[in-house]
Amino acid sequence: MPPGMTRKLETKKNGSFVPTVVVHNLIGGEERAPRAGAEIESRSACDQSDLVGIAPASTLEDVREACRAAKGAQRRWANMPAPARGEIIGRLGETLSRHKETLSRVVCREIGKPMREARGEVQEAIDTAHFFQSEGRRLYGQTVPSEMPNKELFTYRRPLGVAGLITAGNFPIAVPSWKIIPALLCGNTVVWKPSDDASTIAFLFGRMLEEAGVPPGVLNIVHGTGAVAGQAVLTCVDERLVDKISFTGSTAIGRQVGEICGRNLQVPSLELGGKNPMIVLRDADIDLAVDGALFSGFGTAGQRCTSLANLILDKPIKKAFTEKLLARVNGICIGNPNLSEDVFYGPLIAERFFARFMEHYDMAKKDGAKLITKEGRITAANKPANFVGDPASGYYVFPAIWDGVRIDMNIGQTEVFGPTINLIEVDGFEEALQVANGTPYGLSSSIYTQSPQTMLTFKQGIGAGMSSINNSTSGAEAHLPFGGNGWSGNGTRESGIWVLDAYTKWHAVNVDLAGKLQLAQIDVDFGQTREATDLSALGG
Ligand code: UN1
Repeated sequence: MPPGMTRKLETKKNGSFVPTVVVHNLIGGEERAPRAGAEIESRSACDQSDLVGIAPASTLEDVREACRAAKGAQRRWANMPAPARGEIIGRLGETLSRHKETLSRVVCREIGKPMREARGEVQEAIDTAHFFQSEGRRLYGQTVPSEMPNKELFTYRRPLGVAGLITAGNFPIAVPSWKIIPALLCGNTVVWKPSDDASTIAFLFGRMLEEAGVPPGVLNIVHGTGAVAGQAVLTCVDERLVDKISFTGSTAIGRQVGEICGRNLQVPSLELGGKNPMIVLRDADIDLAVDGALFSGFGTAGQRCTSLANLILDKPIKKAFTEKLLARVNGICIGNPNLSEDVFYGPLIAERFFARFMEHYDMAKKDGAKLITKEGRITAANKPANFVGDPASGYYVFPAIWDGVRIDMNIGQTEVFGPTINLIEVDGFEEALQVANGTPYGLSSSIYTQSPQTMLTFKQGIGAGMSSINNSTSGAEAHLPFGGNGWSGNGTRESGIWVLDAYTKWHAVNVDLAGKLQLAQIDVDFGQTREATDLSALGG
């Protein structure tokens, strides 16, 4: 079966045909099956009986081949003028716009994100393409004055070489676009290992890049698991086939990536976990803050790295706020977002996320926290009245709100990927800020207050890489620096002009037209000194 074609399998629903995409690797401009021939099924997170795609389970040999193709294509690509590379990125933006609705549908079907959010995600990739199209006409270096005559100094941004990109399944098109687009624009070639939870959307995104005119070998995609194909990309760092890693995923794997890159004297870009705080103070617009907490905590079923974890509530408003939030949470529509646009959140993306989510109940209970919502998996016998679809067809869970949490509890410190938040009571802003900074993470953060002075003190005191004032912890725009501190990353940033530093190295060049050897610091004429001023009359 040729790649990208659809085939009829067991995916028939109500008698209608649901296509399954045959996903192939992209290596050296060719769509290929893996050498070993093994396959990974990508089933819809919403409905396990729906086979969205069948993808190659790539091995080290496949990944090496992709890296060699990328190495082979790099020089030529780097020699293409940056504005011309930018035009290709611009065409990618147009291609994505043209297919926005279909791509959003596939995101919704494959990983279970509601259509509203899936459209937002595709838009984020379009925004990124539009931003970097014109960056191809900047990609500025500097002219620097020399300390000697007839000599000029310049700086240039140079590509790093082959960029190995490893991405997660929760943002299967937006986050890869944050990496692939600037990496290519800067003149690097790419080997991308997408999440095996989202092979189909990755394959289609690859097709869009090919359609936009990315030459053979410049973008290579190797599908497979993190344990085999992802590790293989890291092995290729040791084998000097990869010059840069950008990784989005867990803090635990991020540490491994950091070690491997470190011993090869490379600086990886690491976008890792979070335990994101939101503060609601007594002077806040409570309804606005409830809206923000609802989306931050439960939008995307809590599966964003920017999702809310610790909701820090000022004592005087805690009771009223909690009641309002609880009423809203109990009213949201959960279920299969392919069946209804009303669905607020869908399933957990994969079984392993579900297994880890289920472990958090015991942790929180041992800590002494109190669950004020329903617990665990949604089933046919125990489901919200407005649930959409069949709960048994995916990993659907109840939203969880834990009361009585203190920041030093395990549940206050440990990242849990899923729809769960902790309520932590504080007395006033100072304590709230201390609690907000009380985890080893530092990705996103938010505060609700009307006081400009408090806004300023919060901005200056918070340890996170990203902060919202009177808005949700999630929803960063595509042209602001995205990234975190502490266990949330290594200080590198994605997006906007800041990501250029991740995919380029500075090259310093001096051009000497003096016609004789001029030595810096040594042959420098700083002019004559005058005779020293006589200060003796002043008693000196
Ligand atoms: C992620 O969860 O890895 O700010 C990325 C946000 C989105 C991106 C999240 N724009 O929530």
